[in-house]
Amino acid sequence: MSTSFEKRLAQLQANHQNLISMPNAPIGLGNGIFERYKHSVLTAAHTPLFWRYDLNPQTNPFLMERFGINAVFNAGAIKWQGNYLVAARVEGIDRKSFFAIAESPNGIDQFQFWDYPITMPETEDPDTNVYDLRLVAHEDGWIYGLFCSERKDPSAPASDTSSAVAQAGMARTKDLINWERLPDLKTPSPQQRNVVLHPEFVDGKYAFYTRPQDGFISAGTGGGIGFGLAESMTNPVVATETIVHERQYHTVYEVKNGQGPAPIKTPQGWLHLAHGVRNTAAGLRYVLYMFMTDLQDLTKIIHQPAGYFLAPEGEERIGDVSNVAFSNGWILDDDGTVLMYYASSDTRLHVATSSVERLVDYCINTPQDGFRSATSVETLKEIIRKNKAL
Ligand code: M1P
Repeated sequence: MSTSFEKRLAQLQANHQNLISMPNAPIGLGNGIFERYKHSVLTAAHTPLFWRYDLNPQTNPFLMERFGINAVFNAGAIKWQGNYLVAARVEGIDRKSFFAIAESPNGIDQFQFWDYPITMPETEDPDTNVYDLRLVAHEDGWIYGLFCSERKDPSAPASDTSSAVAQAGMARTKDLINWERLPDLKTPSPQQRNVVLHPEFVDGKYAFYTRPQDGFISAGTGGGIGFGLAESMTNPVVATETIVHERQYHTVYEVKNGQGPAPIKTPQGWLHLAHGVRNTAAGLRYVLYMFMTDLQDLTKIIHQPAGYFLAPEGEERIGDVSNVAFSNGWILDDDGTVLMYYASSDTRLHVATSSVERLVDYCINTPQDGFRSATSVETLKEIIRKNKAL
Protein backbone atom coordinates (compact mmCIF):
# COMPACT_ATOMS: atom_id res chain seq x y z
CA MET A 1 0.00 0.00 0.00
CA SER A 2 1.56 3.29 -1.08
CA THR A 3 1.87 6.15 1.36
CA SER A 4 0.33 9.55 0.73
CA PHE A 5 3.87 10.81 -0.04
CA GLU A 6 4.26 8.22 -2.78
CA LYS A 7 0.77 8.85 -4.18
CA ARG A 8 1.34 12.57 -4.29
CA LEU A 9 4.76 12.16 -5.89
CA ALA A 10 3.37 9.80 -8.54
CA GLN A 11 0.64 12.31 -9.39
CA LEU A 12 3.10 15.21 -9.56
CA GLN A 13 5.40 13.17 -11.79
CA ALA A 14 2.54 12.17 -14.11
CA ASN A 15 1.33 15.77 -14.42
CA HIS A 16 4.85 17.04 -15.10
CA GLN A 17 5.54 14.34 -17.68
CA ASN A 18 2.26 15.13 -19.46
CA LEU A 19 3.15 18.81 -19.55
CA ILE A 20 6.70 18.50 -20.87
CA SER A 21 5.77 15.92 -23.51
CA MET A 22 2.68 17.77 -24.78
CA PRO A 23 2.82 18.25 -28.55
CA ASN A 24 2.53 21.81 -29.83
CA ALA A 25 0.88 22.93 -33.06
CA PRO A 26 0.33 26.18 -34.94
CA ILE A 27 -3.06 27.82 -34.47
CA GLY A 28 -5.42 29.25 -37.08
CA LEU A 29 -4.61 30.82 -40.39
CA GLY A 30 -2.59 33.56 -38.77
CA ASN A 31 -1.57 36.73 -40.58
CA GLY A 32 0.77 35.08 -43.10
CA ILE A 33 3.77 36.73 -41.45
CA PHE A 34 4.28 34.20 -38.65
CA GLU A 35 2.53 31.33 -36.90
CA ARG A 36 1.51 31.41 -33.27
CA TYR A 37 1.33 28.13 -31.32
CA LYS A 38 -1.34 26.55 -29.19
CA HIS A 39 0.75 26.09 -26.05
CA SER A 40 3.44 28.13 -24.38
CA VAL A 41 6.76 26.30 -24.57
CA LEU A 42 7.89 26.94 -21.00
CA THR A 43 6.14 27.91 -17.78
CA ALA A 44 7.04 27.69 -14.09
CA ALA A 45 5.36 24.27 -14.08
CA HIS A 46 7.87 22.97 -16.65
CA THR A 47 10.77 23.30 -14.20
CA PRO A 48 11.92 19.93 -12.86
CA LEU A 49 10.23 18.57 -9.76
CA PHE A 50 13.69 17.96 -8.30
CA TRP A 51 14.25 21.73 -8.32
CA ARG A 52 11.07 22.57 -6.50
CA TYR A 53 10.65 19.69 -4.05
CA ASP A 54 12.80 17.95 -1.53
CA LEU A 55 12.00 14.42 -2.69
CA ASN A 56 13.14 12.74 0.51
CA PRO A 57 10.12 11.54 2.58
CA GLN A 58 12.26 11.74 5.74
CA THR A 59 12.99 15.46 5.38
CA ASN A 60 9.84 16.46 3.48
CA PRO A 61 7.03 14.15 4.68
CA PHE A 62 4.30 16.45 3.29
CA LEU A 63 6.05 16.71 -0.07
CA MET A 64 5.95 20.49 0.03
CA GLU A 65 7.57 22.79 -2.47
CA ARG A 66 10.81 24.03 -0.93
CA PHE A 67 11.97 26.24 -3.78
CA GLY A 68 9.04 27.91 -5.51
CA ILE A 69 9.35 29.10 -9.10
CA ASN A 70 7.25 32.12 -9.99
CA ALA A 71 7.78 32.45 -13.73
CA VAL A 72 9.84 31.34 -16.73
CA PHE A 73 10.12 33.92 -19.47
CA ASN A 74 12.48 36.15 -21.53
CA ALA A 75 14.87 33.60 -23.07
CA GLY A 76 17.99 33.75 -25.20
CA ALA A 77 18.16 31.02 -27.84
CA ILE A 78 20.70 29.08 -29.87
CA LYS A 79 20.86 25.91 -31.96
CA TRP A 80 23.45 23.70 -30.35
CA GLN A 81 24.63 20.25 -31.44
CA GLY A 82 21.43 19.73 -33.46
CA ASN A 83 19.07 20.72 -30.64
CA TYR A 84 17.16 23.90 -29.93
CA LEU A 85 18.21 25.56 -26.69
CA VAL A 86 16.64 28.41 -24.82
CA ALA A 87 18.35 30.10 -21.87
CA ALA A 88 15.32 31.25 -19.94
CA ARG A 89 14.93 33.84 -17.24
CA VAL A 90 13.70 31.73 -14.34
CA GLU A 91 12.29 33.79 -11.49
CA GLY A 92 11.93 32.27 -8.06
CA ILE A 93 9.21 33.24 -5.64
CA ASP A 94 11.90 35.27 -3.87
CA ARG A 95 11.89 37.54 -6.97
CA LYS A 96 15.46 36.60 -7.92
CA SER A 97 16.01 35.62 -11.52
CA PHE A 98 18.65 33.24 -12.84
CA PHE A 99 19.34 31.54 -16.14
CA ALA A 100 18.55 27.95 -17.00
CA ILE A 101 18.82 26.10 -20.28
CA ALA A 102 15.96 24.03 -21.65
CA GLU A 103 16.43 21.84 -24.71
CA SER A 104 14.02 20.65 -27.39
CA PRO A 105 14.50 18.32 -30.36
CA ASN A 106 12.42 20.57 -32.67
CA GLY A 107 12.22 24.03 -31.08
CA ILE A 108 8.45 24.05 -30.67
CA ASP A 109 7.70 21.48 -27.95
CA GLN A 110 9.20 18.93 -25.52
CA PHE A 111 11.48 21.51 -23.90
CA GLN A 112 13.26 19.97 -20.92
CA PHE A 113 15.46 21.85 -18.50
CA TRP A 114 19.04 20.74 -18.02
CA ASP A 115 19.52 19.38 -14.51
CA TYR A 116 21.27 22.47 -13.16
CA PRO A 117 20.75 26.19 -13.78
CA ILE A 118 23.64 28.24 -15.15
CA THR A 119 26.19 29.19 -12.52
CA MET A 120 26.92 32.73 -13.62
CA PRO A 121 30.11 34.00 -11.99
CA GLU A 122 29.89 37.40 -10.33
CA THR A 123 32.18 40.40 -10.63
CA GLU A 124 33.73 42.00 -7.53
CA ASP A 125 30.47 44.00 -7.32
CA PRO A 126 27.88 41.20 -7.02
CA ASP A 127 24.64 41.44 -9.00
CA THR A 128 21.45 41.50 -6.95
CA ASN A 129 19.46 40.25 -9.92
CA VAL A 130 20.32 39.05 -13.43
CA TYR A 131 17.93 38.68 -16.34
CA ASP A 132 17.22 38.69 -20.08
CA LEU A 133 20.21 36.78 -21.47
CA ARG A 134 21.04 37.32 -25.14
CA LEU A 135 23.10 34.42 -26.53
CA VAL A 136 25.38 35.22 -29.46
CA ALA A 137 27.76 32.87 -31.29
CA HIS A 138 30.34 35.49 -32.26
CA GLU A 139 32.70 35.06 -35.19
CA ASP A 140 35.61 35.14 -32.70
CA GLY A 141 34.61 31.57 -31.68
CA TRP A 142 33.06 32.32 -28.26
CA ILE A 143 29.41 32.16 -27.30
CA TYR A 144 28.63 35.34 -25.40
CA GLY A 145 25.82 35.89 -22.95
CA LEU A 146 24.81 39.52 -22.38
CA PHE A 147 22.28 40.24 -19.67
CA CYS A 148 20.95 42.90 -17.37
CA SER A 149 22.80 43.11 -14.08
CA GLU A 150 20.79 44.94 -11.46
CA ARG A 151 22.15 46.36 -8.20
CA LYS A 152 20.73 48.68 -5.58
CA ASP A 153 21.42 52.33 -6.35
CA PRO A 154 24.20 53.30 -3.92
CA SER A 155 23.23 56.99 -4.17
CA ALA A 156 19.59 56.41 -3.15
CA PRO A 157 18.63 57.74 0.32
CA ALA A 158 18.14 55.14 3.07
CA SER A 159 14.36 55.64 2.85
CA ASP A 160 14.41 54.51 -0.81
CA THR A 161 14.61 50.72 -0.87
CA SER A 162 13.63 50.39 -4.55
CA SER A 163 15.96 52.45 -6.71
CA ALA A 164 18.34 50.33 -8.72
CA VAL A 165 21.07 50.61 -11.33
CA ALA A 166 20.95 48.44 -14.45
CA GLN A 167 24.13 47.62 -16.36
CA ALA A 168 25.10 45.24 -19.14
CA GLY A 169 26.58 42.11 -17.58
CA MET A 170 28.64 39.93 -19.91
CA ALA A 171 30.03 36.41 -19.88
CA ARG A 172 31.36 33.91 -22.41
CA THR A 173 31.47 30.16 -22.81
CA LYS A 174 32.46 27.40 -25.19
CA ASP A 175 30.11 24.73 -23.84
CA LEU A 176 27.14 26.63 -22.31
CA ILE A 177 28.04 25.06 -18.95
CA ASN A 178 31.25 26.78 -17.85
CA TRP A 179 31.02 30.56 -18.04
CA GLU A 180 33.75 33.17 -17.76
CA ARG A 181 32.38 36.45 -16.44
CA LEU A 182 33.65 39.57 -18.19
CA PRO A 183 33.57 43.13 -16.84
CA ASP A 184 30.27 44.98 -17.25
CA LEU A 185 30.15 47.08 -20.40
CA LYS A 186 31.11 50.73 -19.86
CA THR A 187 29.14 53.27 -21.91
CA PRO A 188 28.48 57.01 -21.65
CA SER A 189 25.00 56.25 -20.22
CA PRO A 190 24.40 56.02 -16.44
CA GLN A 191 22.28 52.88 -16.93
CA GLN A 192 21.91 50.23 -19.62
CA ARG A 193 19.45 47.45 -20.38
CA ASN A 194 18.77 45.38 -23.49
CA VAL A 195 22.41 45.41 -24.59
CA VAL A 196 23.12 42.94 -27.40
CA LEU A 197 26.35 41.89 -29.08
CA HIS A 198 26.45 41.96 -32.88
CA PRO A 199 27.64 38.54 -34.16
CA GLU A 200 30.35 39.92 -36.50
CA PHE A 201 33.29 42.25 -36.03
CA VAL A 202 32.71 45.75 -37.35
CA ASP A 203 35.93 47.51 -38.43
CA GLY A 204 37.79 44.88 -36.41
CA LYS A 205 35.87 45.81 -33.24
CA TYR A 206 33.11 44.31 -31.13
CA ALA A 207 29.79 45.99 -31.94
CA PHE A 208 26.99 46.48 -29.43
CA TYR A 209 23.35 47.46 -29.56
CA THR A 210 22.68 49.47 -26.43
CA ARG A 211 19.73 51.15 -24.75
CA PRO A 212 20.93 54.22 -22.89
CA GLN A 213 18.67 55.24 -20.03
CA ASP A 214 18.84 57.83 -17.28
CA GLY A 215 16.84 55.89 -14.71
CA PHE A 216 16.11 52.25 -13.91
CA ILE A 217 12.62 52.29 -15.43
CA SER A 218 12.47 55.55 -17.36
CA ALA A 219 14.72 56.17 -20.36
CA GLY A 220 14.67 59.89 -19.47
CA THR A 221 16.91 61.87 -21.82
CA GLY A 222 18.36 58.53 -23.00
CA GLY A 223 16.39 55.92 -24.86
CA GLY A 224 16.36 54.51 -28.33
CA ILE A 225 18.33 51.58 -29.67
CA GLY A 226 21.96 52.68 -29.68
CA PHE A 227 25.02 51.28 -31.42
CA GLY A 228 28.66 51.47 -30.40
CA LEU A 229 32.03 49.78 -30.83
CA ALA A 230 34.50 48.43 -28.29
CA GLU A 231 38.08 47.29 -28.83
CA SER A 232 37.86 44.27 -26.56
CA MET A 233 35.51 42.11 -24.51
CA THR A 234 37.90 41.92 -21.56
CA ASN A 235 38.12 45.71 -21.20
CA PRO A 236 34.79 46.58 -22.82
CA VAL A 237 34.29 50.30 -23.33
CA VAL A 238 31.88 51.90 -25.78
CA ALA A 239 32.97 55.53 -25.98
CA THR A 240 30.29 56.72 -28.40
CA GLU A 241 26.69 55.56 -28.79
CA THR A 242 24.87 56.38 -32.02
CA ILE A 243 21.09 56.09 -31.84
CA VAL A 244 19.91 53.75 -34.59
CA HIS A 245 16.23 53.80 -33.77
CA GLU A 246 14.74 56.60 -31.72
CA ARG A 247 11.63 56.71 -29.64
CA GLN A 248 8.93 58.66 -31.43
CA TYR A 249 5.66 60.33 -30.51
CA HIS A 250 2.50 58.36 -31.19
CA THR A 251 4.15 55.08 -32.17
CA VAL A 252 4.30 51.69 -30.44
CA TYR A 253 7.83 52.63 -29.30
CA GLU A 254 6.94 56.06 -27.97
CA VAL A 255 8.14 55.58 -24.37
CA LYS A 256 10.91 52.99 -24.68
CA ASN A 257 12.36 50.45 -27.06
CA GLY A 258 15.13 47.89 -27.05
CA GLN A 259 16.91 45.48 -29.36
CA GLY A 260 15.62 41.90 -28.99
CA PRO A 261 18.04 39.13 -29.99
CA ALA A 262 21.12 39.78 -32.17
CA PRO A 263 20.06 40.55 -35.75
CA ILE A 264 19.96 37.93 -38.52
CA LYS A 265 22.04 38.56 -41.66
CA THR A 266 20.18 38.30 -44.97
CA PRO A 267 21.27 39.26 -48.50
CA GLN A 268 18.94 42.28 -48.27
CA GLY A 269 20.16 43.57 -44.89
CA TRP A 270 20.19 42.73 -41.17
CA LEU A 271 16.81 41.67 -39.78
CA HIS A 272 16.06 43.09 -36.34
CA LEU A 273 13.43 42.14 -33.78
CA ALA A 274 12.88 44.73 -31.05
CA HIS A 275 10.39 45.66 -28.37
CA GLY A 276 8.54 48.93 -28.19
CA VAL A 277 6.72 50.40 -25.22
CA ARG A 278 3.88 52.88 -25.10
CA ASN A 279 1.90 54.18 -22.17
CA THR A 280 -1.84 53.68 -21.73
CA ALA A 281 -4.41 54.37 -19.02
CA ALA A 282 -3.90 50.70 -18.04
CA GLY A 283 -0.11 51.03 -17.81
CA LEU A 284 2.77 50.25 -20.15
CA ARG A 285 2.13 48.07 -23.20
CA TYR A 286 5.08 46.14 -24.65
CA VAL A 287 4.90 44.86 -28.24
CA LEU A 288 7.45 43.51 -30.73
CA TYR A 289 8.37 45.29 -33.94
CA MET A 290 10.86 44.71 -36.75
CA PHE A 291 13.20 46.70 -38.94
CA MET A 292 16.14 46.07 -41.26
CA THR A 293 19.54 47.78 -41.29
CA ASP A 294 22.03 48.23 -44.09
CA LEU A 295 24.66 45.48 -44.56
CA GLN A 296 27.47 48.04 -44.76
CA ASP A 297 26.17 50.71 -42.36
CA LEU A 298 24.65 49.04 -39.31
CA THR A 299 23.30 52.35 -38.02
CA LYS A 300 21.16 52.92 -41.12
CA ILE A 301 17.59 51.63 -41.09
CA ILE A 302 16.58 50.65 -44.62
CA HIS A 303 13.11 49.19 -44.00
CA GLN A 304 10.63 49.48 -41.17
CA PRO A 305 7.02 48.32 -41.33
CA ALA A 306 4.52 50.49 -39.46
CA GLY A 307 3.39 49.44 -36.01
CA TYR A 308 3.85 46.18 -34.22
CA PHE A 309 4.89 42.79 -35.51
CA LEU A 310 3.49 40.86 -32.55
CA ALA A 311 1.38 42.03 -29.62
CA PRO A 312 0.21 40.02 -26.62
CA GLU A 313 -3.08 38.22 -27.33
CA GLY A 314 -5.60 36.33 -25.18
CA GLU A 315 -3.98 34.80 -22.09
CA GLU A 316 -0.68 36.36 -23.16
CA ARG A 317 -2.08 39.70 -22.02
CA ILE A 318 -2.28 38.56 -18.41
CA GLY A 319 0.52 37.89 -15.97
CA ASP A 320 2.82 39.42 -13.40
CA VAL A 321 3.40 42.43 -15.63
CA SER A 322 0.36 42.37 -17.89
CA ASN A 323 0.21 43.47 -21.53
CA VAL A 324 3.82 42.59 -22.30
CA ALA A 325 5.36 40.80 -25.27
CA PHE A 326 9.15 40.62 -25.00
CA SER A 327 11.76 38.73 -27.01
CA ASN A 328 15.47 38.24 -26.54
CA GLY A 329 15.98 35.01 -28.48
CA TRP A 330 15.45 33.59 -31.94
CA ILE A 331 16.99 30.77 -33.97
CA LEU A 332 17.63 30.78 -37.70
CA ASP A 333 17.39 27.14 -38.77
CA ASP A 334 19.30 25.54 -41.65
CA ASP A 335 16.21 25.56 -43.92
CA GLY A 336 15.56 29.28 -43.38
CA THR A 337 12.89 28.78 -40.69
CA VAL A 338 13.05 31.37 -37.94
CA LEU A 339 11.93 30.27 -34.47
CA MET A 340 11.11 33.33 -32.41
CA TYR A 341 10.89 32.92 -28.65
CA TYR A 342 8.78 35.58 -26.99
CA ALA A 343 7.51 35.86 -23.47
CA SER A 344 4.12 37.12 -22.42
CA SER A 345 3.47 39.36 -19.46
CA ASP A 346 6.73 38.41 -17.68
CA THR A 347 5.20 35.00 -16.95
CA ARG A 348 5.69 32.35 -19.68
CA LEU A 349 7.59 31.65 -22.89
CA HIS A 350 6.07 31.05 -26.35
CA VAL A 351 7.35 30.27 -29.81
CA ALA A 352 6.28 31.79 -33.12
CA THR A 353 7.64 30.60 -36.46
CA SER A 354 8.30 32.24 -39.79
CA SER A 355 11.08 32.21 -42.38
CA VAL A 356 13.80 34.63 -43.39
CA GLU A 357 12.09 34.97 -46.77
CA ARG A 358 8.76 35.91 -45.18
CA LEU A 359 10.28 38.27 -42.62
CA VAL A 360 12.28 40.10 -45.29
CA ASP A 361 9.14 40.36 -47.44
CA TYR A 362 7.26 41.67 -44.40
CA CYS A 363 9.91 44.33 -43.72
CA ILE A 364 10.32 45.46 -47.32
CA ASN A 365 6.70 45.39 -48.50
CA THR A 366 4.64 46.37 -45.46
CA PRO A 367 3.84 50.10 -45.60
CA GLN A 368 5.87 52.38 -43.39
CA ASP A 369 4.39 54.54 -40.68
CA GLY A 370 3.34 57.96 -41.97
CA PHE A 371 2.95 59.11 -38.33
CA ARG A 372 -0.48 60.72 -38.90
CA SER A 373 -4.04 59.43 -39.22
CA ALA A 374 -4.30 61.03 -42.67
CA THR A 375 -1.23 59.19 -43.97
CA SER A 376 -2.65 55.89 -42.66
CA VAL A 377 -5.86 56.57 -44.59
CA GLU A 378 -3.87 57.28 -47.77
CA THR A 379 -1.95 54.01 -47.33
CA LEU A 380 -5.18 52.08 -46.87
CA LYS A 381 -6.85 53.77 -49.87
CA GLU A 382 -3.90 52.77 -52.07
CA ILE A 383 -4.23 49.12 -51.00
CA ILE A 384 -7.99 49.22 -51.65
CA ARG A 385 -7.51 50.89 -55.06
CA LYS A 386 -5.02 48.24 -56.17
CA ASN A 387 -7.21 45.38 -54.97
CA LYS A 388 -10.31 46.83 -56.66
CA ALA A 389 -8.37 47.05 -59.92
CA LEU A 390 -7.55 43.33 -59.90
O1 M1P B 1 8.36 44.18 -17.55
C1 M1P B 1 8.54 44.29 -18.94
C2 M1P B 1 10.03 44.26 -19.29
O2 M1P B 1 10.64 45.37 -18.68
C3 M1P B 1 12.02 45.56 -18.92
O3 M1P B 1 12.24 45.94 -20.24
P1 M1P B 1 12.61 47.49 -20.57
O4 M1P B 1 13.96 47.68 -20.04
O5 M1P B 1 12.54 47.71 -22.04
O6 M1P B 1 11.57 48.31 -19.86
C4 M1P B 1 12.83 44.33 -18.61
O7 M1P B 1 12.95 44.22 -17.21
C5 M1P B 1 12.20 43.05 -19.12
O8 M1P B 1 12.81 41.95 -18.48
C6 M1P B 1 10.71 42.99 -18.83
O9 M1P B 1 10.15 41.88 -19.53
